[in-house]
Amino acid sequence: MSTTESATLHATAPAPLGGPTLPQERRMLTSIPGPRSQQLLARKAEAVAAGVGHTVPIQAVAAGGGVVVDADGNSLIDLGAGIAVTTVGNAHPEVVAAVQAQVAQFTHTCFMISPYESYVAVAEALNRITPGDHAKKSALFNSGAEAVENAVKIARKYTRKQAVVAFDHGYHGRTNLTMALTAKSMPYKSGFGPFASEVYRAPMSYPFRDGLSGPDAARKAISIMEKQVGADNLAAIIIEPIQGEGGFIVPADGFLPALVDWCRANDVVFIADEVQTGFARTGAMFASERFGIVPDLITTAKGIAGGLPLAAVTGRSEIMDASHAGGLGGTYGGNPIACAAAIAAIDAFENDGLIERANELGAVLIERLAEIQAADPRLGDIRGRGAMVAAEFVDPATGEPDAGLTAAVATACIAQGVIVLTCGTYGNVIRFLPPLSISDDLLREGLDVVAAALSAA
Ligand code: PLZ
Repeated sequence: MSTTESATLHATAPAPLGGPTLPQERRMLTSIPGPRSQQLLARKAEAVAAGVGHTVPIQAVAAGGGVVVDADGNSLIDLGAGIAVTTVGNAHPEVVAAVQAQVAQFTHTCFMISPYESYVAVAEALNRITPGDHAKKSALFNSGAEAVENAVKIARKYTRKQAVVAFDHGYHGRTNLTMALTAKSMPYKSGFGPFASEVYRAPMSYPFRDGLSGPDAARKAISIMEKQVGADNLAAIIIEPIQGEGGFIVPADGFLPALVDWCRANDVVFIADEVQTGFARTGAMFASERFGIVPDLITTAKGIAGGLPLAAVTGRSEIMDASHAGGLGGTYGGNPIACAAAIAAIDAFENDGLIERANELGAVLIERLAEIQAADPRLGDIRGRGAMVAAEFVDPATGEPDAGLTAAVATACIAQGVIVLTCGTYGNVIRFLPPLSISDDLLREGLDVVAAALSAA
């Protein structure tokens, strides 16, 4: 298609404004992808590197509440929130207003050159709302991977040790160090090595598959850390309190507290990667709270700024202050527009009842998935906290992961106008991460579509 043709198409179909006033309905005007979406996907195939994939074959033009609208006028129920990012809702009005005001004032000075207030205000807010009442400091970055990289830098500088332990099924990003921390080879690591050194892996507590109690699973992990790495060499362990990409794996009770205790006793920094679990998602401001742990450092991103790119490392002041001036930073880290958005989003998390809302949505999810499971043993496990819930699909005869079934169900849901995401080391998990602005009715309708897709598969 020529540029003129694409401009004409665009002109004849003005995009609706997004946000919560979009009609909250599933509406299918064409099959997916419709003709306009197909045109964009053809251009994507020509212009965008093949390594950058996509899950939902549409051209998104607006989103808000619990829907994503495409260029063909289809309105899809959003059960993914752009991978746990638009937790406050897409184009949240307060976020939009804050961004509009900031973008007209100044777009960038570089915080390392000319500091501005909103960066400091985000740091103050993070220091206040993250677990623990000890003195804390924060540093801001652009992406989850960058936050993880910096948390490891900070822990190494503080402990003067080098090794880092990550866990089976863990996901921490796509940069070189974070690829090394990430467990799964395809698609995240395969062919992209060599990877950063001094990264070791310990077993995760995975109750559905290992059958171990939390303390037993922790003993196993600690033994590997002691025997294969040695506390004297270990700067930090990094763990997602509930694993995201790895399959929404919720560790058994007692696993995380035992690891924290061992770290405290051995001068090892405990880093909670809350990039996916943070900001009300799990029915607490941070998932660490749900397990009664206080991390030394916590990495955040995704939900922090309502869709603007922002990330942070927050933690004990003495650890955060171990780096020399100039050792941490980056041109864009804590960009003023992203910070303005974060202040608005954090205000919504704290004052709009979103933690309660996550728990309400979680109850709807668990109740409906339990009904589906009662009628269909292929749904092997339902797990999660708050509005971070997953269904793991298996062969009922053997308990073996069923990735084929999972992919078929997810594809059918998308074709029916419900955005669902898969995850898991074995590719056999459908995860539900709705924006907290979705209505119960829309969530229920989405789950009905999932149920029908499963029966048909
Ligand atoms: N830590 C726990 O979940 C990002 C990435 C999906 P970035 N997860 C979604 C994909 O295919 O790239 C994530 C995460 C946890 C770190 C990250 C990395 O965050 O903002 O994507 O760099």
